[in-house]
Amino acid sequence: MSQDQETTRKLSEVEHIKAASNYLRGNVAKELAEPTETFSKESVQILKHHGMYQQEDRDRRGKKGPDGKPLSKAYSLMLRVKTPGGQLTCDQFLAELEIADKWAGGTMRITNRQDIQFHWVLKGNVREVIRRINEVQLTTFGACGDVERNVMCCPAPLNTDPVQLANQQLAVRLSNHLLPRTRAYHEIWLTDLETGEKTDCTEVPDSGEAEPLYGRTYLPRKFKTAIARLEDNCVDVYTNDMGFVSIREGDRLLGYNVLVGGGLGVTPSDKDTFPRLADRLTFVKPEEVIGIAEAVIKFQRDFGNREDRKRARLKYVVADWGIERVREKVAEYFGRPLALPLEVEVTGFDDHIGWHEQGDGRWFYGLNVENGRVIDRPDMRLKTALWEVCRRLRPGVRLTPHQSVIFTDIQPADRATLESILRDHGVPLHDEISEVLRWSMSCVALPTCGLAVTESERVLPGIIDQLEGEIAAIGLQKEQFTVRMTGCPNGCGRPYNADIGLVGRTKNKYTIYLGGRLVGDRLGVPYLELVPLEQIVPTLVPVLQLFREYRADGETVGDFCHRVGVDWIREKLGHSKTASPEETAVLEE
Ligand code: SRM
Ligand code: SF4
Repeated sequence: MSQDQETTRKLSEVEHIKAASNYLRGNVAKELAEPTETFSKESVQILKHHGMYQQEDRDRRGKKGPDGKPLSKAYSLMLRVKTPGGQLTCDQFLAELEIADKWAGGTMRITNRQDIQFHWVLKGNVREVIRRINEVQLTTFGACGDVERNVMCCPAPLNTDPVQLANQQLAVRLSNHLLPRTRAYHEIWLTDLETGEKTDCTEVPDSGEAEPLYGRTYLPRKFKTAIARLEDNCVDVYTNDMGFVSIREGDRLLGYNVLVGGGLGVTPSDKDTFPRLADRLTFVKPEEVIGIAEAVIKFQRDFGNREDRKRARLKYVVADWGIERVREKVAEYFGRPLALPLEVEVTGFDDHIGWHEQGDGRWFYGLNVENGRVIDRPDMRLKTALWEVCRRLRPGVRLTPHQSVIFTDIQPADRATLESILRDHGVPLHDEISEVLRWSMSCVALPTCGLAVTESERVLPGIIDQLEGEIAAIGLQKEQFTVRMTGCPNGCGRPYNADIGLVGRTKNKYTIYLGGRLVGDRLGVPYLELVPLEQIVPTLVPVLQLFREYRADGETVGDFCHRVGVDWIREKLGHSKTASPEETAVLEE
């Protein structure tokens, strides 16, 4: 697009902020030095690219203190640490636990894109936290913002599988290659640490060299990439802007099917927004991956919507243009015609929980972390247990796309020690948790997420507790199906392709989606709208009873709901399909 065309378009406010930021510097350094609790609204947008969000404690909203005055907002920052493929050393993980204790309210969270998030970091401490993160060779740079986010990859240490090892190396290579090139992050947060020099945020000339891939205004929106194996889609590859599915012949990596156009966020007030699963674009050889990734990103950079952020993800270009036209255009950036993708789709999903031989005589242990929350509670001292495992056994650490943790390289003789450390801290082992808990996932929501309209992380454990009893009573305790919950329709907990999705819609009320499935290649559909929190379990139990009664051989919950359809389920259970006028008004908000 020419400069003239660019300027005649009515760009969104964020585009102007990025353009004026001198490659992501803006006023951040100046505001950081000021004795205030917060950053300006422009800096807040720039800071996202540096991996942080300004937040307030939402539990304080509308509350008054003993003096009768409204409570202050209690601002803090959320910092996201990027870990490509979820791969960490023991010392890096220990450093994260230490940060959680010192600066982040004693807790941290494993995200469903294999990152670590700290909440509650005060502005005055943020520089020190970033320094500590970088000291152990990790970064928050590019973990958020309009750039490539963390590149996901199946974390299982299958050390004798060359395809898996190639994929894991690719995650790191892609992530490094797609990092923004601006020195802003180093200047603002790290310069004097590295060189003893003072922060210097001088104007950078617009030569095109400062950001060869992204340019001055970066991408129109966040951009997400994942690498899956055909036999294991634990990364939920179809929900990403760009996906790579490795295809093998025995132990030999033939190449990758490249997918484009996945994404889940919905803005209910905009009927033109929707969750979407990615389409197959092309097949590339291993050595062509970086080239095709760049081509797809440049395509989105130039054709993604920069006027309306609600419709700015790549998925809308793919939906509006159709995959054939996208293929032709991406080929121009790639420099030659694109081969057609292979006619194959993923077939499995493994969460890697429990003990597994890793192929070199050692073992790995996948530990389910409920909703990724790492914290010590009186009955379960999970944070201390993780600390103790690292300190005593020095394992490698991997974060999973299901918000959990894997300890790698465990000697057979140390397996019992690991289990006893977990037991001693009240942490249930893999075979002591229910299937429904194991496959559940929630987004963060209240009290930190500024976009939450309902609870999620804080209420899903209660729902799972109730469901466990009900499911056992129906005799379905061995079934594997996903229950995923979010506090708003943005879909962070990936509810739209789950067997059962619970999506917060308005205070205390949720839309229930049915018909996705574990392998992640199908979207569910809305079953009932505006179900009050306390009615979720009583609403789901009859559906599960129908499943038990009418399921076909080998059918999963999601497959069953998809086959019979939500209309049939509603009719059987006497639910009305149409929303009342009041409900319609809420749903269109
Ligand atoms: Fe997300 C925004 C948390 C995975 C779609 N997401 C947010 C913010 C930053 C809220 C905000 O913008 O102010 C949330 C921070 C809450 C907090 O207090 O920590 C947030 N998203 C999360 C995490 C932590 C959920 C989790 O519990 O694991 C995940 C962090 C992943 C990471 O490490 O990078 C997270 N978010 C996702 C996913 C799932 C995925 O990527 O696999 C999605 C759906 C896929 C997609 O991108 O479409 C997702 N998050 C969104 C959206 C909707 C985007 C859209 O295209 O409409 C928003 C809102 C936005 O961008 O405006 C959002
Ligand atoms: Fe926040 Fe909504 Fe994402 Fe949950 S789904 S973390 S409530 S933006």
